[in-house]
Order: sequence, then structure tokens, then C-alpha cells
Amino acid sequence: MNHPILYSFRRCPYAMRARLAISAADQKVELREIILRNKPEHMVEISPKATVPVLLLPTGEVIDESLDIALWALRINDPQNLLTPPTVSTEEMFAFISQNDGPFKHHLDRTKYASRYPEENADVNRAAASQFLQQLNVKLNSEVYLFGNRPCLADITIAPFVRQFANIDRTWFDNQPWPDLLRWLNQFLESELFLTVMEKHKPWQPGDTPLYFPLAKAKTDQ
Ligand SMILES: N[C@@H](CCC(=O)N[C@@H](CS)C(=O)NCC(=O)O)C(=O)O
Repeated sequence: MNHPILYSFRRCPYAMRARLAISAADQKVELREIILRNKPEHMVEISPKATVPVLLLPTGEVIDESLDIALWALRINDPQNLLTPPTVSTEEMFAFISQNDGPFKHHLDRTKYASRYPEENADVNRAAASQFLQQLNVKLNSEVYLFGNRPCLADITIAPFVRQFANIDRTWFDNQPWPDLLRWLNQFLESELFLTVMEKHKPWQPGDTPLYFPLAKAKTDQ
């Protein structure tokens, strides 16, 4: 095994975050697209908690938390300085990302999957999630990106979750008083980095020819 293996699911915001960082760091991995209801045995064997993304390194080490995968990639190569935001310390950036992964994701799930949480009020959760989005909008009033005039890890790790929230009801989302958030989200959705990591691939099956990422495009162009 020459390259790390990444188990991923295209639409999962955590897996997107891992692919975005791996792509920004230009680290070559074998990409194995999965279906959540039919996970590959090998993936579950190496990571029994069975969430995506999962990265298996050639050393045998398994990294199965999306932020840790992002850090693994960017600590090898970080040409855009995503780990060093212009206006805050790296620690402050991570504290902010944890607000996304904690309370915002909590309210996002209870808005998006309201029927799974019958005891919860979807409107209350939508309002709570919106408070976090208002905070992002305020940051983006004065800066192009969350922490300055260039993107950092917070932008690429939070944007997939804002996208997921926006897609619950895009018309409602687009009509909220957060123009700078909309500008930032749309810019992300149109970026080459995002479009590259959202290319569609068939689910992996044992014995398949390896599909390399992020070089998949260059490969098909040959
Ligand atoms: N904390 C994990 C969360 C990953 C996660 O929850 N991924 C979801 C998909 S978006 C998953 O795999 N869920 C398992 C399932 O649905 O079976 C990370 O950051 O990697």
C-alpha cells in the first residue's frame, strides 16, 4: 500500500471537510466512496465506530475524525496557510470550529431531521442555529473570510455545514438578513476547490482499480 486510503461519502459535511483539506494540501490518497447503509467491511474493521471520513495510513495508523484528517494533511503541506488565520490565533480558530461542530450541528440536525426528534421543536432549533449564522454574518461584514482577507481552516471546515443548513430550505435561507454570509457561502460553492471535491464517484467495491484523489481529474484527462 503506497498511498493512504480515504473512506468517504460525497454528501457528508465531515467527509467534505477532509477532502477539502486533503485537496488543499495536495496529498494523494486512494478515495473509496461508500454508501452509509452498506459500509465496506474493511472500513468497519479498521474503525468500528463506522463514521466517515476514515483515513488509513500506509503505517497502519487509522485517523477517523474529520478535523484530525484535515490536520494530518495540512501539517504535511499547507501552501495557503490555512492553519494560521490572519486575525486570530490557531487556538481561537479551533475554539470557533468547535462551536460549529457542537451547538450548531446539534441544532442543524434537529432542524433538518425534525421527524427523528419528535420531542424537539424544529422552529426553536432553526432559530438557535440561525444565531450562529448571524455571528458568521457579522464576522463577514468586515472581512472577506471568517478570520481575515484569505481563507483559513475555519472557512473550509464550517462552510459544508452552512451548506447543509441552507439546503434544508434554500428559498428561506436566501431571504434571511445575512447578505455577507450568502456571499461567502456562494463563493465557496463556486470555488474550484469545492467543485473538485464534489465530483461524483461510484461506490467502491473490493477489487476495484484504485481511484486517486485529488488527481482524479488529471487522470481522466490523459
Ligand atoms: N466526529 C466525526 C463525525 C462523522 C460523522 O458523523 N459522519 C456521519 C456522516 S455525515 C456518519 O458517518 N454517520 C454514520 C452513519 O450514518 O451510519 C468526524 O468529525 O469525522
